Amino acid sequence: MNTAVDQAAFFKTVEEKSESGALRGDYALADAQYVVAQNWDAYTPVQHALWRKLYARQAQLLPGRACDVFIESLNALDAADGIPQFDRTSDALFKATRWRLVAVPGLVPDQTFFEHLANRRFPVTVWLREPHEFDYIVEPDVFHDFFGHVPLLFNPVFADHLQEYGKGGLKALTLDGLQYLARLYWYTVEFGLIRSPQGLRAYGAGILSSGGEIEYCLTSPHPRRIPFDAERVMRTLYKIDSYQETYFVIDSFEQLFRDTAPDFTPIYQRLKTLEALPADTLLADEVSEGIAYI
Ligand code: HBI
Ligand code: FE
Repeated sequence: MNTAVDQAAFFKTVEEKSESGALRGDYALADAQYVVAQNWDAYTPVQHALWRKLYARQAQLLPGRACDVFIESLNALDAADGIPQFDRTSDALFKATRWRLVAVPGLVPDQTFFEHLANRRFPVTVWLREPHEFDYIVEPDVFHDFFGHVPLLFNPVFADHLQEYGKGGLKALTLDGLQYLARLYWYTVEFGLIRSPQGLRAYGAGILSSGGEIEYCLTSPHPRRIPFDAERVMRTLYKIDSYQETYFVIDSFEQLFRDTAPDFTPIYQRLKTLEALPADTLLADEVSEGIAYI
């Protein structure tokens, strides 16, 4: 994924890529749902040390930048000392919101991904990046998936939203609406911002697992920061290999749940007749939020 292609197009070819070996992970032992064993004993001391280094660097960036729910949930995970054992986290997660983690070799086909989410199973990649990929990695690894995505699964409203998103994804596949839902996921679950009494905060996993974007998304004067609107988000292209040009801001996870609950079929039909908007668009009636002072 070195060119700014539409991520959904990349995922469409996951089957071919996984068979051809173009993807990082080992798909040979994956079952029909692309699930593998985590093989936690196979991680080396060097890998656990790299996890600790990634975790320490990222955790000290969170105060004043990540939303409180993320920080509180992450701390409760007690995952600083080494690559976590997914089954242990699943036991705690299931008690909290009835979600479980499933170990996967990496990116899985859209249909599979949505089926997991629709059944409150979050796919977590088993392999860890190499030391030279400390600051940037092309495909999601265990640090992105676990550190970035797992904490918010402990929030009941966000957990319910993600299951509805999975159900919506399965429906979107039958309506040729995948590209619109991929944008929705990208601009919320991966790169979303949320308002807080102390100012804008990040809740997107792509931001929260990134050493640089967590600062940029809140304080750079360059990107646009505009209020979340589902149709606007689903119409907006995104970049997969650079910081975002636009961030969408929600007031609460309740708003995200509420605004994405309607049947999107009419929106898909309307969007099919409209040009997609470039990632750096600011429409005439839109005002970008000021930057967040930390
Ligand atoms: N697979 N493991 C994994 N993780 C993802 O985030 C993911 C995926 N497959 C498809 C996919 N995301 C996209 O289709 C969504 O972003 C819409
Ligand atoms: Fe992700």
